[in-house]
Amino acid sequence: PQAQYLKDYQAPQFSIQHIDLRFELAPLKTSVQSTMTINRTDESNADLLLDGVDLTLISLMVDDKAYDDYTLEDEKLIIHNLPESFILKIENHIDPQTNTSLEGLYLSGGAYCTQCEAEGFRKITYYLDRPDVLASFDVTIIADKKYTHLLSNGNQIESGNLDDGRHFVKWQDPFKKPSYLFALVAGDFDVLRDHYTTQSGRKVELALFVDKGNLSKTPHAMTSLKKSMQWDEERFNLEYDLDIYMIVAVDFFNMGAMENKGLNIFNSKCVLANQETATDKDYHTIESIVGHEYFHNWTGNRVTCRDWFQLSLKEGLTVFRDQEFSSDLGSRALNRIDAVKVMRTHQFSEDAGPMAHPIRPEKVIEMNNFYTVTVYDKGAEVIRMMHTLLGEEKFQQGMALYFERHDGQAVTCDDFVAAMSDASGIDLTQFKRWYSQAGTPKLNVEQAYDEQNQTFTLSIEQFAPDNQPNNALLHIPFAIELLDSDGQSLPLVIDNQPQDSVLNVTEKTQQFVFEGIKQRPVAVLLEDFSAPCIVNQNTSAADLLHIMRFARSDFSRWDAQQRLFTNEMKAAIASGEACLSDDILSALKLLVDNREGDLALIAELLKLPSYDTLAAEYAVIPVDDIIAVQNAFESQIANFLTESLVNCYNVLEDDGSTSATAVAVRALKQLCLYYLAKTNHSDVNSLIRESAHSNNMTNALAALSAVVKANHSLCDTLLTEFDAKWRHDVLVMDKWFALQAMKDSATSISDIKALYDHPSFDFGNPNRVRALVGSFSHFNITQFHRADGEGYQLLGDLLVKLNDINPQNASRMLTPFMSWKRYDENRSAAMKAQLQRLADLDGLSDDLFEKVEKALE
Ligand code: BAL
Ligand code: ZN
Repeated sequence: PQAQYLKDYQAPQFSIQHIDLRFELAPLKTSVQSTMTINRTDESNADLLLDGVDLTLISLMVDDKAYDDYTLEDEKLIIHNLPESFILKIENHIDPQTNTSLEGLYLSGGAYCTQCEAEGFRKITYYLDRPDVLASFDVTIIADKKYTHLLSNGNQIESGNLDDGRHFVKWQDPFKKPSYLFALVAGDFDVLRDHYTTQSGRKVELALFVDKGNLSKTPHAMTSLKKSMQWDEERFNLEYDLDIYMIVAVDFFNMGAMENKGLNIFNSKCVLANQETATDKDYHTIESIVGHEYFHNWTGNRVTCRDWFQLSLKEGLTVFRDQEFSSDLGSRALNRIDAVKVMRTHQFSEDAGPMAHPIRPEKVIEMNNFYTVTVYDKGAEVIRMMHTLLGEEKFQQGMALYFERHDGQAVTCDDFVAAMSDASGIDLTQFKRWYSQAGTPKLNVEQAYDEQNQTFTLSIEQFAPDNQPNNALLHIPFAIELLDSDGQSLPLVIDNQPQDSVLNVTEKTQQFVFEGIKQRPVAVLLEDFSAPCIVNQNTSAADLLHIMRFARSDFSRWDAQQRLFTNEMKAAIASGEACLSDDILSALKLLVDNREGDLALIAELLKLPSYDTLAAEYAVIPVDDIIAVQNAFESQIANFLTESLVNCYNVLEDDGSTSATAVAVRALKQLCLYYLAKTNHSDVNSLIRESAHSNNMTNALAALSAVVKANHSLCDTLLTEFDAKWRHDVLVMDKWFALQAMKDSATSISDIKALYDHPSFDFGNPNRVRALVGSFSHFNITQFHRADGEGYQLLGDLLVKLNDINPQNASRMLTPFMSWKRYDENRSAAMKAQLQRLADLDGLSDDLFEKVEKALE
């Protein structure tokens, strides 16, 4: 496979102004006729190199005449000796039915649908399949009438019946767009229709298409869409631009959703929800993904990427926007906690491993491998840091300038930063290194209090990441708070001047001397995770407890709790003695008994750090020790707090609604149940049964996860009941597959293999595969990392199979093997053997090749 390099970027030598596409849909042989208006962009007499994969060329005409001066290669159609400007007509055939890669045009669950990002359009027809070629699209879809809805981007301009019994619809998209934003859907759907009136008074039609029978699961997504449209007007002054906005939900989809212009295609699990089938977390995810895709209309579609190395231009920015949307509508602290968990576990681990790449990568073999937590989530952190440095007002001025300069263009991350810098007058030259450097920077922070001079000094030193020793110094916005012994926030004064809480760390070592500090303060460092860094600090347990109680930032209170627990767990692993201190247990008891403030935050404050969080602390991960200490601490907490937990569970009233209050009540009750399942309290079984039989999926699933995690005697009974109740609903069954996969049992491996034959399981469906095997490899730590290597063998077998069915999904599922070097000798050898097995595979896909090769380097 050929790598592509950012440094080799060249502007296209041809532009395509317009493309007229005509599809005649048929499962095994769909005809695609394309008519393109093309111009040369330079004086050269270059050949036209069109991308095309898995296509059968039928005919080619230039200016209405048959043309044979071309060369057809495996993935390119090279047309020679073309004039200055011309009309190119191509007909080709494709086979949607056997397309299991879920890229290009494919038939899924009885409907045709497309996925073109990043490079899927070339599986539909020959084209300049790159994001900097922007054309207007007219699309005619012809199909059997059983496909009642024929959809594409833009506005419907014509429809009718054909003499042969088929029907057609013609769509026109007035906005020029790159091919990756093209979409086509044909199927027989139920439709939820609504409308939205924009701030300027335009009425926009809204339509949500779902499989027949699913209408009752659509209102939440529709409400989320209307909230997104309103929020983008209010916070970013951005209004929707077409007359219609459509969302289609399909069962077979590699990603969560896709922002095709005017016609979003969603994985059904990111759309469908009602209280019986979806958890509160699902509701939250749906709202945020509906928002994310909607926000792309400006950040991605109106202004798009020049090349795929710039993916974070649209993804980092749009994740930042969806995070802000969720935070403005819900709890800012909880959203921040969720985002930081993703960073500290998945992103830091990617950044420290063989797939480490800057948010703007420089070398790519398979672009689908770069839809990563680095490009998305670290990308969003980089935008957030700019927001922190500029403040909301100047940031919005930067956004306005970005759109003023670049609406309708395909641009770079540099163009974005230039708009931010020009609009604000803030120099972002050093800051821009965040775009080109991989790895997680480390900060050492030393604290010194001088009683005599009443000064407090923070000395901050920045280090390049271990795996990127040559990284240059970064501009790091480092936010702090100083607390006095009463928990009051102290004013920050440096050189007699009031100082902002955000310190600009730009040098190797810097000292910040705060004046007028009358007693040793407690410092809250990297408040709100103001930069994606690792901070080495020696904060005492007493200070962490003080921060947990008093920090103004709820995020930082949680952060202190995580640090405290992490320290305790590490100490327990080092000493071999797992015993939580009475101070900590009492602090937890106070939280449960007093229940002051946001109950959902209290639930978070009661959870131990995850396995991944602990694993991140070690060069060689002590798998068994982490699990042992986690279990021991959870039992101690459960036993110490039993009465408080039962009381809390019984006192809290769940009104069953979707209000923020009800969601928070359920979050805390779930947490109580989780711990209680680990005790022998006499009421536990009835509480678990009651929750498991609830009509509210949040409660039902809470009970099931509690029994699975506790290996409780009710586990098998409840799982069997759940299967019987929900077998008709594949999305709910995904929850069941995930629970099965997380059961820590000696028979886990054979149980999972047996589930491959379950009527609801399907290797071709990414949701099913991720639910079962993804949950196993990520969350069933004990069984996945079995000493006999059977867990790794299971994943290896799956990857070999998926390599042929769906390479994109295979590549995602490979992730747990990427950190093979961080395990003990036996485990790492067994994981490496699976990677080697893949490397030796005939017909290894580019997707797997790139990651396997890097992992084995
Ligand atoms: N563009 C791919 C799906 C998403 O990030 O919205
Ligand atoms: Zn996106």
